[in-house]
Amino acid sequence: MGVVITVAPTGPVATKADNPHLPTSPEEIAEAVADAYRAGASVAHIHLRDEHQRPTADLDTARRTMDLIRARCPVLIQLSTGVGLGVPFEERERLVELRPRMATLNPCSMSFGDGEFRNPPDKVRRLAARMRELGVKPELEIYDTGHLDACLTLWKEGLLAEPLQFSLVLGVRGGMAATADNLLTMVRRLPPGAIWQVIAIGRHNLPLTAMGLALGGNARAGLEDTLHLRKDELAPGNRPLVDRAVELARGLDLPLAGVEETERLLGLPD
Ligand code: KMH
Ligand code: ZN
Repeated sequence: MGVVITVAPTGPVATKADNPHLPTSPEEIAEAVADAYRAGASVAHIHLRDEHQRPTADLDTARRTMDLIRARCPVLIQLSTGVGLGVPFEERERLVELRPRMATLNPCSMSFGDGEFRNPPDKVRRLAARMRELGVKPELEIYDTGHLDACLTLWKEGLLAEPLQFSLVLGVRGGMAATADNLLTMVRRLPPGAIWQVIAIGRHNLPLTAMGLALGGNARAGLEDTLHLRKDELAPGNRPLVDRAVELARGLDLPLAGVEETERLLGLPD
């Protein structure tokens, strides 16, 4: 069974002022994704920005970005429905109508850095149901222990198809801290058969991504999660971060999953 590498080229917060290599236009994002695909990524987690680099759920921007990516490579597109803290849930959830192969599902509201990430239970349930209807595979974003319980409730309600696919997010201010203990606790609590990856933010990215791979998880890499390649050294693009994740997997003698294997592993509907 191969390791799934997801590239997350652009997140909801940083701008080119933080790292000039951050891709923000649809063309730049598509180029970064194609480069990551060539390096071994089989999934691309996508946030969109407007012309002022602000997070947006604009459907035309999303469509254009997806088309540009598809024209370049067969990577599996996962749209973020997290989008950005200021964007209303009603705009965020519309992105799944574009029927990406996957999309994120953030199960709970929380503090997020200095902001507030709003995911009210009734709207989360509605989005989960719509994703199931459309055959869009949810990636369940777990920032704290209770978020796992919220997902298990959705599962029991029949709103999530198996296998469940989790991201264990460590190091967001407002969520669980990026510690080895927290990662182990979460991995032990996952239901049997769950697929998972680590999302480790900032300086914790490297050690916790390595630990996740060693424990049998998948890996995510890119400027969404860390702007740095090393302490005090900005990453000169997404590719070096993806290369680093690929090298970690190779160092652990883990083969990479290509697109078709990833489709099978995640049980993606056609
Ligand atoms: N930005 C990460 C901390 C999403 O986009 O829906 C979590 C994330 C969630 O990637
Ligand atoms: Zn994201």
